[in-house]
Amino acid sequence: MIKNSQIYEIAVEIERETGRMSWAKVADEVERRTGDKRTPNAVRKAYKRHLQAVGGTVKGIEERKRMNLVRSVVETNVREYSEKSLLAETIIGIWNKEPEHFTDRQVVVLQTSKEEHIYAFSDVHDGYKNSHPKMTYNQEITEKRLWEIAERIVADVKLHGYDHIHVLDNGDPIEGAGLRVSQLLRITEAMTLQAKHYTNTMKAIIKWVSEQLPNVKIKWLMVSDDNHGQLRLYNTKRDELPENIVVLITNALKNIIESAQEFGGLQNIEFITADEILLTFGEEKPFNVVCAHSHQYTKNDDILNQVSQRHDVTCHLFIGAHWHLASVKYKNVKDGGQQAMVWLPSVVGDTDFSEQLFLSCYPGFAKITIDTVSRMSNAQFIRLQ
Ligand SMILES: [Mn+2]
Repeated sequence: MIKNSQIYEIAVEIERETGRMSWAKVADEVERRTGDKRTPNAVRKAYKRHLQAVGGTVKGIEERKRMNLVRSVVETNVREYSEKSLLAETIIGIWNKEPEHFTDRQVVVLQTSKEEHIYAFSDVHDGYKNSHPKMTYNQEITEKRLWEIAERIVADVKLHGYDHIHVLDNGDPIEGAGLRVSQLLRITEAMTLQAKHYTNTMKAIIKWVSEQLPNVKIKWLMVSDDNHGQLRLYNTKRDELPENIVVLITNALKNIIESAQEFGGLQNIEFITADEILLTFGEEKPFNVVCAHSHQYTKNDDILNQVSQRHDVTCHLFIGAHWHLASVKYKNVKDGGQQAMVWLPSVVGDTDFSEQLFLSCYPGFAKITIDTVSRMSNAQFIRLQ
């Protein structure tokens, strides 16, 4: 059994040699040298335990990181390198965990029933603050609106007696950085705390919905590529951090749900996450639904074609968000059905962004119903308080 002090030595050595420290690298090195397989989180804990045992403190580590940063100002290249690693460490340090997987696209083939229901919300922008008399928004309102969505879903499902539903969270869960690179660390910290708040709120909501609807099978879908969670302007590499902080939220929720399931809880929840999610209803004559935040697509009217090409299927229904403006648009008939685009309203409601673009819309979410027999879909928008 390897000692904490050995792990500490290895970590310090790596840091000295490479000018930075990644817990994943330390874990690899520990395994290579001693055959002892530890997770990055476990080596981080061992490192801190040793440091505490010898009288060092976590604050000491922060101090040292700051000193490293100051020292490296001398050399531009080194500085850039250590800022990046400090950024990664700030995020992972607050989160206590490195993300485990990245998925670009998730395809789910589902058994079809005559009618399918997707409750879809988007653009929560957790962390956005606005105290304008006409549009107030803060984290308290975020929670209130998310709970209102949950309550309305539960009431609607009970009213109609559905035995299975889909719930879609379609991007921009957090307000994110505003991407002002000049305040890199402060913003990174704020983003990470927003992500934590969102994860905790959503965890409680998923648990509550699961308990309220014990006999309903619930597919909880969350897209992980959006514009407000993007980290790629920071120039991070893919092995340091995901390109989007939302991946940390989806990772956390997936872990929470899966561990609850190991102990018999949340049995009716299936959590599905990817940058874009393709749902295919039925195998013989498939009805294809693509859920994407939409910032990645260019011209609205051409989206059905772009999406069909990217996913190599006919897209019958596209569920987008991003513009914070609710609408339904029908397109030409294909494969004996009707193509549709549903644009979700935002949960945040009016923002200065939407005001600037003359795209203001009340806060809300959508209930989307797919008639898989006549191959049509429609959406009802529900206004939130
Ligand atoms: Mn948005």
